[in-house]
Amino acid sequence: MIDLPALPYAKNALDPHMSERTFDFHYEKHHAAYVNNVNNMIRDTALEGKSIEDIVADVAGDDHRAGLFNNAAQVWNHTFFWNSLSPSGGGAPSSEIGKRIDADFGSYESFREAFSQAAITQFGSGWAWLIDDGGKLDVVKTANADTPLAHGKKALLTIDVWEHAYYLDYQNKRPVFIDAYLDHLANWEFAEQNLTA
Ligand code: MN3
Repeated sequence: MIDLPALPYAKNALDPHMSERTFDFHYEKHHAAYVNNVNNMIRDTALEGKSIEDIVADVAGDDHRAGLFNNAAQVWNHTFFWNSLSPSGGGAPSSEIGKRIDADFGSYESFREAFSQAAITQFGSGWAWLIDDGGKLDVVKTANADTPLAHGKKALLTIDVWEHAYYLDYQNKRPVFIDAYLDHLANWEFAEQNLTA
C-alpha cells in the first residue's frame, strides 16, 4: 500500500503561476489515480509493502510489467515535481547548486536555455530534468512516465510537461508555463538537498 503524499504547500500557494484549479485536477485526480492504480496492481503480490522507489526499480525495463512501471514512475515523478516547486522559487540559484550550475553549464543563462529547450522539445507527454550524472550536472528529457530513477541517475529538479500540467492555466502555451516555472517556481533549496543527499 502506498499513499498519496501531502502537498508541501497549500493548493493555492503557487497562484497565479499554477492555480488551485490545476492542483484540483493534477494532484487530486491525476496523481491520486496513479497511486490507486499502483495499489490495485501490487495488492497480494511480493511488491505490496515496498517503497515506491523499490517498486520502480523492480519493474523498470520489464516489458511485461509496463503498466505498473508507468503508474509507479508517475507516482514518484509527481511527488518529485511538487517538491520541485516553491511559492518563493525561481530565478538563478546561489549556494552550492549555483556554483555547480556555473561550473557545468557555464552560466545560469546557459542552464536556463538548455532546460527550457529540453522542456519545449519533449514531443508529446513527458518531463524535463536537472540531474547529477556521476558528478556532472546535466539536463535531460524523458517521455511519458520515464524517469531518471529508472536509469541510475540522480534527479535534482523537474518540470512536468504533460498537457495536464499546464492546460488549465496556459492552454497550449507550454513555453509560457516553462518560463513561469523557471522564473517563479523552481525550488532550488530542494535541488540543493538532492545534490548533497
Ligand atoms: Mn502530471
